[in-house]
Amino acid sequence: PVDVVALGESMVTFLPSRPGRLADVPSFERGIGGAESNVACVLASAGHSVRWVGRVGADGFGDHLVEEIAAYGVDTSAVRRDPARPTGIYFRTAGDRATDAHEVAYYRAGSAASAMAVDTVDLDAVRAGRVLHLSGITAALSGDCLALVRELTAPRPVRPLVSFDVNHRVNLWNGQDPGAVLLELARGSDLVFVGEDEAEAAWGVTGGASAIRAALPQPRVLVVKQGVRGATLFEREGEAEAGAPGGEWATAAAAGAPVPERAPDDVSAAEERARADAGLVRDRASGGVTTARDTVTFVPSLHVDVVAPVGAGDAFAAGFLSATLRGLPAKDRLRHGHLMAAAALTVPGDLAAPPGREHADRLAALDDGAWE
Ligand code: KDG
Repeated sequence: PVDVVALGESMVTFLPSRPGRLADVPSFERGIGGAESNVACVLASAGHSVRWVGRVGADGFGDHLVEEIAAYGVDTSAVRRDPARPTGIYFRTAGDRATDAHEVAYYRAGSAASAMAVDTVDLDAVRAGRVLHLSGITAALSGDCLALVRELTAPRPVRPLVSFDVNHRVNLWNGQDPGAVLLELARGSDLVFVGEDEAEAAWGVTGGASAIRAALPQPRVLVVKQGVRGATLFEREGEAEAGAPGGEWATAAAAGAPVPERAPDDVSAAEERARADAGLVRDRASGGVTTARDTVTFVPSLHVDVVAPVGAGDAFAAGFLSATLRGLPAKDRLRHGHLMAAAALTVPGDLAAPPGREHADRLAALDDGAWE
């Protein structure tokens, strides 16, 4: 099977030729975007076998997307072309560096991708990977798309590891409150990525990573992204074998996937703080930090000069998934996430040239100090 299948809408992106309001920018440069295909492209660049499943128009923008994504080495054979609906596009402004206040103008209502549905995508192709990566964006596109994501996150005796990036996009929900839907989908997934800011916006959860875990105890793996500070991984052990969603994961684990492992003294001050916040107890015997259910690991972000944050979350997810598929321990999975995110943060568009595997391995092997 392929390592990862990512399903979602990809769009042609128009990046501004200069800073300023959308009303004032005179010209734009074409790029490609779409959260899930971004994840697919970064993973393919890192050497994984990856399929992107989507739906685009039978138009030039659709041709461009499929060609570009395929050029990253992503399998696009399950992408459907829709003669009746256009490919989605969007424009963005460069935004203010300090506040990241930027304008985004989507032209995707009624797009080909919004016609993705349980009976218009090849479900066998979607479920053929070790990991299926989805995001909350798809749930916002149409009733059919929401039903599709519900179907893919529903419990099944055997299914791929379902990875879900909450990707809360306020202006896709037409004033509706997406909180309940995003929570339901996250709870049905095995591995969830969510930003602290997103958890507050979508669910009103404040109080940091541990409060988010308390609201979202179901996924076996939860990654809380804490912006420039870092990311915290909560990992529950030993339940996949019990037939919980993610039963497949037990097979992956047996095939060399992650086993949390840390030296007893390998604990950063920030991690200690997060732990104290959460009232967690350090389990000296295992060298991990455990609650009744979780091992908790924090890794600070890399500090880079940010050009544009777009695509960084996707790159983070791809780095984390790549390291997971390679069976790396908790800390290295977070480090690979930060490393890929750093690459995306330093370019204007969604996709950077990701660091090669050798470079990634070298950086991931550095001491914690290098990451502060
Ligand atoms: O994560 C980057 C995406 O947000 C961007 O490519 C556009 O998929 C997109 C969306 O729906 O916002």
